[in-house]
Amino acid sequence: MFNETYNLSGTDLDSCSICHGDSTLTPYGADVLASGLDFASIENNDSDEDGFSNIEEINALTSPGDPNDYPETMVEEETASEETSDAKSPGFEITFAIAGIAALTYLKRRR
Ligand SMILES: [Ca+2]
Ligand SMILES: [Ca+2]
Repeated sequence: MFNETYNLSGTDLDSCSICHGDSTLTPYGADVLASGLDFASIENNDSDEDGFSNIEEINALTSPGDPNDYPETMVEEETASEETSDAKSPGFEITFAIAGIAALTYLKRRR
């Protein structure tokens, strides 16, 4: 529901459902109201207490007002982006290879 209704193209939190469901106010909606509709001031809050801050959830397209909706695929996304950046900068892998060889050399010398 949140992914369908919230349009990330804008920075305004103009979706209704992230603040209130069918009729009840979500924890995030309550925080928004408590902040005087100052969205930026509660970006670092974790209104629904699922371990992710409101801004993290918005960036991940999950609902900051629903503890059952959180960025559980974040690790996979980070891995994917790292692979993309590796492809753009092969020097990164070479650095790791050199570090690995150095580590092996060090271990051999210890024996
Ligand atoms: Ca949260
Ligand atoms: Ca959430």
